[in-house]
Amino acid sequence: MQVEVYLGLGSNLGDKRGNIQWAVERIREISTELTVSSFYETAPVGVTLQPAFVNAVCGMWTELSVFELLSELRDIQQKAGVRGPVLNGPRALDVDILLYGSLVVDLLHLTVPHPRMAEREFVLGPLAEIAPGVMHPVAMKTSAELLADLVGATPNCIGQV
Ligand code: PH2
Ligand code: MG
Repeated sequence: MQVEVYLGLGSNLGDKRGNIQWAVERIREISTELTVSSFYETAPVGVTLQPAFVNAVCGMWTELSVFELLSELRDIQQKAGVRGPVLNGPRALDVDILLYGSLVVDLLHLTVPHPRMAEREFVLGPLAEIAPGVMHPVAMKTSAELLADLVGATPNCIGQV
């Protein structure tokens, strides 16, 4: 059975756009019907003293279980280069599972939907670009509605790149 999945991609080290494009090609190998958003240059959220990010979202259908998918994504991230020493600091590639169908799980190493996606313009902007009607199974709002809720928050998407 195929499940519709959305992944968030980010890079703020090295060839940022190239890193994301490379990850998209790897993700293409484990998915059918891959859709990729524009690439956005975004100001860092959380640890703000770090380089700007390039962020994108891709949507796909896959036969993989959520655990198989997580393990494939870890593999892809590992191959893209080592993370910096700071948690949530600079990294060549970060790939997060945002949505896995309407699955809701909260485990030690896997929380789906992504726990901070509803607050993050760098996630909701590209997500609403490719899937404005996709539903967040906890908030019970679409990505476009969640993005609209952020109006007035500090804008963090600098623009498409
Ligand atoms: N990822 C983080 C922390 N902060 N900020 C932006 N703009 N983009 C990211 O992908 C990002 C972040 C942790 O994963
Ligand atoms: Mg992340």
